[in-house]
Amino acid sequence: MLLTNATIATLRTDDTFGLIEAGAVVLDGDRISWVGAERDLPDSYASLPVRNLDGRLVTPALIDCHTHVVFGGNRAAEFEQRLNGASYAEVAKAGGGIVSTVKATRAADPETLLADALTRVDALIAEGVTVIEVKSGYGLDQDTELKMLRVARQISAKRPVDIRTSFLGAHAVPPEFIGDPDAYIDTVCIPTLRAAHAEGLVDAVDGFCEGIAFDTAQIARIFDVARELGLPVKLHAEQLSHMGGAQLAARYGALSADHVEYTTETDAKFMAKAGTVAVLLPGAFYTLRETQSPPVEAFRTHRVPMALATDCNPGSSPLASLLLAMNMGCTLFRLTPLEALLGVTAHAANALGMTDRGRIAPGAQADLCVWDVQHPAELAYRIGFNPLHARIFRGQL
Ligand code: DI6
Ligand code: FE
Repeated sequence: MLLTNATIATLRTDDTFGLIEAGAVVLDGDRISWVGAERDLPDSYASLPVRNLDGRLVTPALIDCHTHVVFGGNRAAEFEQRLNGASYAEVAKAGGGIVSTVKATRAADPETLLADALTRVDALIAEGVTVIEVKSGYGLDQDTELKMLRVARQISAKRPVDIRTSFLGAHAVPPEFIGDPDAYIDTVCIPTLRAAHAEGLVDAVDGFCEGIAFDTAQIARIFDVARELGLPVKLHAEQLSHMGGAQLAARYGALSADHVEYTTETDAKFMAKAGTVAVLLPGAFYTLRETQSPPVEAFRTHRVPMALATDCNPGSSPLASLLLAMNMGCTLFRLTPLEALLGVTAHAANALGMTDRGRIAPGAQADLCVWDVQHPAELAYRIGFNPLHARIFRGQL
């Protein structure tokens, strides 16, 4: 297929949108084989079936690199509690929070979990998303963690989207292990990771390094097992306090450190050296009314790639719009529209270790969005507005 008469934001480098006016893209099966100005199109492509885009904007398709879209129930009641003055950590300590979703997820059958997840997945796809990372972590026992990961894998059989799974057994201490997180890690979390890996259900290993979850020593034990299994790691780090998670992640060569509001400039240097992406999650920052912003300027100075994601989950970020996450990234964290677009394309791909996505270049997977806008800055600018004209996944419209 040959796309013509397009304005193309190639994102070829991190410094500009890489705009091509009156551009053309050649798709060969599921790959991009050529991109450039139409007048430079080699004659050999001229006979392909053409789709004239009438000047519309083409970008790489969007990638949501941090979600928890598989879960049971919802937490509207906790939303009310927080509006009445309880903090996120207080709700968690009182047995609500993540643990209440754990109860609902354990009780749910896989069909219901899948059907509920698909409503959120469909909202993301409708905005041009072609890759979704999905975490476990609402089971916290072997059966339910495996159930969640199997449901996550099934999503790509039901919808035209690529799924990347992360094992998040170290998300919270389950009720049956309160007061003994180490026993949970040794007797449940690590054996479950091994079982999930043996079943081919794990693309990466994640954890929640926080006062209300696990400390760096506990996370390190899980990361050691990930390393032994040859799995990449990522980490929920420095969301509510500074625990040392970002440096721990960097020490393990993590794909990403996520949230990172309390990350320091020193942490940023370690992340830069390790190639660890900073995944910013403005939906959680907004929902929890946090006031400490991630150190965007330090990430820029030390060239830490910044990604943006929804963190779609029932507690801290009930958000299924990556376009809104882009807008929030700009308004709340002062990202530029270019940084926001890189954050949901090229840098999101880096955060998942996917080297063939996120930029428009020969050899990349043919995942593209066609937008009814004139300039890429418009994607982050409007609120509650979806200008997607078409989504191309693996070369298919
Ligand atoms: N940080 C988050 O933002 C989500 N998990 C995490 O470790 C929140 C999960 C929840 O509140 O259900
Ligand atoms: Fe999260």
